[in-house]
Amino acid sequence: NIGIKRRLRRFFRRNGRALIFAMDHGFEHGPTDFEENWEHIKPGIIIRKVVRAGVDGVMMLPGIARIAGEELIGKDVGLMVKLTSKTGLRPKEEWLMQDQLGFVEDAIKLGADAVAATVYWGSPYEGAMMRQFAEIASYAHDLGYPVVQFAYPRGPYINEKYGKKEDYRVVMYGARAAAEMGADMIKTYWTGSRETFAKVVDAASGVPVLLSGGAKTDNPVDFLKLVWEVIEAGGSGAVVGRNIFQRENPEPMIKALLRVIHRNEDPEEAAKA
Ligand code: FBP
Repeated sequence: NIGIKRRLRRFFRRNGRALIFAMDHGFEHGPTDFEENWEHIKPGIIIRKVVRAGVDGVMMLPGIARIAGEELIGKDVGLMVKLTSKTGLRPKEEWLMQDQLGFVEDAIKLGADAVAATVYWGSPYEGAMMRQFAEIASYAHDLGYPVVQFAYPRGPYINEKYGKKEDYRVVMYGARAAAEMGADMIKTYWTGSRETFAKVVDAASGVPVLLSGGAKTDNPVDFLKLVWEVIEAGGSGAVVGRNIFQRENPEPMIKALLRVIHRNEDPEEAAKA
């Protein structure tokens, strides 16, 4: 489907890599995530800053895409609208489920170039999220829109058998499952080493794999080093939230990430530039 291919390319540069800014945290973690830099609670302000700094795409939930969408008009930036989430207010037993909060048609009306949905592989609710992803993907694909899977392994059996959700055997399992379901782009965890992340990339069989940023590192270079390893492992880039919007001035971090992702620049050098 040519529509899927064309829209997917809006996120990637010619080298097949992308830096995508993630901002669904106000829902998924709550507004406290913005307290490190409260001005960024205003979607228009942070989106304007990240677009100016040169990110390749942004990922938001539908309501924020409606509020901040103006900032993307006339800009060469892909818009990914995520259609599932959960709040941190629900009972803890239910944290292993993400529910659908919006519809493909509405994302398209907001100007989305892709839609996204999470599957927590290994969750007791895995089946419900698979079904949800399948429905979103079937509909979006029919209309020529790519679907991104946040393929996050997490659940009791994973903890019991592998000890942690970042074990490469479960991360590559989730990436493979996402590819087998027909995802057009996969976002997942860092596995701790270049060698193991390369296996995740292989398991995804050509579907681009992007890093899910994670909590803000105290030292920016630590995060840049991690992203550099992802690129060296054959990863296609990173989807980054807190490491951007929790910084006082996000621009230097974005510029450095772009140098690492698109030019394979040494992280220490990129941080200085
Ligand atoms: P970060 O770069 O801030 O980790 O953002 C990526 C992301 O997947 C967000 O889209 C999401 O809100 C958050 O991480 C979820 O993190 P977790 O599931 O670990 O609480």
